Amino acid sequence: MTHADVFMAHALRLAEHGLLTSAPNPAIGCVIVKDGLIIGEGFTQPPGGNHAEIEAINDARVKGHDVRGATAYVTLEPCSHFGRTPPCADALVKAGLVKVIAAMEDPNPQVGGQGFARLRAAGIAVETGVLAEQARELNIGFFSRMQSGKPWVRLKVAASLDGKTALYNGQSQWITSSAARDDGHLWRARAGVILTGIGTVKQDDPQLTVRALEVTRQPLRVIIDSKLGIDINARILRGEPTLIFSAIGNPEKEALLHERGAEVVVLPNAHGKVDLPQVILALGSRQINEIHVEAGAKLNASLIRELCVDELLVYLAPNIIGDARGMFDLPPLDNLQEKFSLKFHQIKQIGEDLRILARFN
Ligand code: AOF
Ligand code: ZN
Repeated sequence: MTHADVFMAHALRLAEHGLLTSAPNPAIGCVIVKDGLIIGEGFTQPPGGNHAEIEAINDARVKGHDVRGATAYVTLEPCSHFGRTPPCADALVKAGLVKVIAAMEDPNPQVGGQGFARLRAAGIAVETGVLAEQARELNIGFFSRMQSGKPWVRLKVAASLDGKTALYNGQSQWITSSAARDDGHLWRARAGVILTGIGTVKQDDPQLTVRALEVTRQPLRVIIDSKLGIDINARILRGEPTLIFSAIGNPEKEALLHERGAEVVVLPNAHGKVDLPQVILALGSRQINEIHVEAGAKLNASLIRELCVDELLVYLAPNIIGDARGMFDLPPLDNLQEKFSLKFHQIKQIGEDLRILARFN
C-alpha cells in the first residue's frame, strides 16, 4: 500500500458514514493531508448539506489548521456545478489546496471531468485512479444510474442450505439467524427502494421498513401488483409512503389507495403484466440509486427472466428443509446452456449463516 492508498482508504471509510443518508447523492469521503498528517475529515451530508470536501475543509479549520498548501484525498472527482450546493472544485481552489487526489471521475454528466479541469486551470495538481474499484463499489447504485439510467438492483433471499425459502404453508420464520436478519436490514437501509410483489403482501402482510437499526429516512416501498388487488388495510400502506405499479387502471381503487397515501402508476407490458424493465427505469428517473428486492419466488423469477437483476444477496442457513418453496419459480430447462450464469462477488459468514453476493454477467 502506498501513502496515497492509505489516505484514500481512510477517505473511503469516512464515505461509509454517509451511505444511509446521502442518497440520491453518492456517499463520498474526503481527507485533507498536510505534512503527512490528516488535518481534516469529511463525508457527504444529506441532500442540500455539505459535500465531503467542504466538510473536510471546515473540519480542518475548526481544529485550528491552515489548509493552504495541503492535499485533498477525495473518493470522487470534486464537483464543478451548482446543484443543491456550490462547486467543491472552486472551494478547494479558494482554500489554497495545492493537490487533489481523487479515486475516480464523477459519472454525473453535469460534472464528468469538468471538476478536474477547473482544478487544473487554477494550477492545482490532480491525480486520479487511486482505489478506484473500491470507490465505485461503495456507490455502485449511483454509478449504475448515471451510466445507464437504471438503479442497481439487488435481490435478497434467505434460504436453507438446500435453497428453500419457506414451507408450502408459507411458514418462513426463521430459517436464517438473527444476525443475518439484522444484516439484511442494513442492506434495506442503504437502498432507496424496497421492492416486493402482491403475492408477498398478501401472504406475509409485511411492513418492509428498516427496524433493526435507527435510520433518518425509510426507503420507498414499491409493490408490483398487476391487477391492483392489494387490500387497502395491508400493513405496508400504513405509515411510510408506498408506490404501487399495476398493469390496469382502476380509478375507484386508485382513489382509495391515494387516501391511504399510496401512489399508483399504471405501467403494463404486452402480456397484461407490469412492465418490469420500465419499472426499473421509472425508479431511476426518480433518482433511486439502489433497489432492494424482497419478494416471492414468482416475482423473483420474473425479474431474473426479464434481466432486471444485477446482484443476488443470498443468506444461506446451515439447515436442510426438503420439499418446500424455492427461491425462483422458473420453468424447467431443456438444456443446461440456458442456465443463468453469475459470478460470486463476495462470500462472508454472518453469525451462523453464509452471505453470498453473486452478480449476473
Ligand atoms: C462532490 N462531493 O461529497 C458529493 C458529490 O445537488 P448537489 O449540489 O448536492 O450535487 C450533487 C452531485 O454532486 C451528485 O450528483 C454528484 O455528481 C456530486 N456528488 N460531489 O464534490 C461529494 N457527494
Ligand atoms: Zn461537491
